[in-house]
Amino acid sequence: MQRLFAIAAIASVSACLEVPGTGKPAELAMRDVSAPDGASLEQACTPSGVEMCFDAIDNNCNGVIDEGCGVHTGILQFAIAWDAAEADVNLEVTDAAGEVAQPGEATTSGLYKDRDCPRDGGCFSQNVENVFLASGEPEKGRYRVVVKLEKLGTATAPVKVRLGVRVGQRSYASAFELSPGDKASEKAFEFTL
Ligand SMILES: [Ca+2]
Ligand SMILES: [Ca+2]
Repeated sequence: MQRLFAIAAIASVSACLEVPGTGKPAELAMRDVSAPDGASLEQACTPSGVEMCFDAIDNNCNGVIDEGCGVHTGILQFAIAWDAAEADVNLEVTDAAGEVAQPGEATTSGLYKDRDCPRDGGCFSQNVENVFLASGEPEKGRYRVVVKLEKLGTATAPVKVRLGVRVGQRSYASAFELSPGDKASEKAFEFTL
């Protein structure tokens, strides 16, 4: 009788560092962030449980804002949410080429706007505006994000607004108030990718 000993050298360590959804490591980061007086754009994320819809907050700190809520996301995402349903707050994202993302039409760099509340009609008092990059690589350069109180309507000022920004696998957040008036009605952020 002869025994054969097969030595199987299984030493295949799977060193997969791929970022889900992108197929490669994403090292996108914001640089030279400029925030308006009284607001900041912070990367700090405190996990507060499961993802909540329509709050523009990455509640579970997985780098994606309002996932599973019917809003689109991408490697770039900008979202605002506000509670005063009667107020009209606008999110204007200008890409590195100077184009503003509009509902129904992508910029040349691929930024779409998929919610425009409360005008959309499908908002049901869950007022969110959302801009995202559907595919491809984000264009490098300077981006400008303006959040503007367009109409107060019957809402009471100030209107509390939350802004969430996703860049790669990181999410950033800001919270501030808007009131009617030249300076108080608008917050402008800028950053470089
Ligand atoms: Ca999330
Ligand atoms: Ca959320």
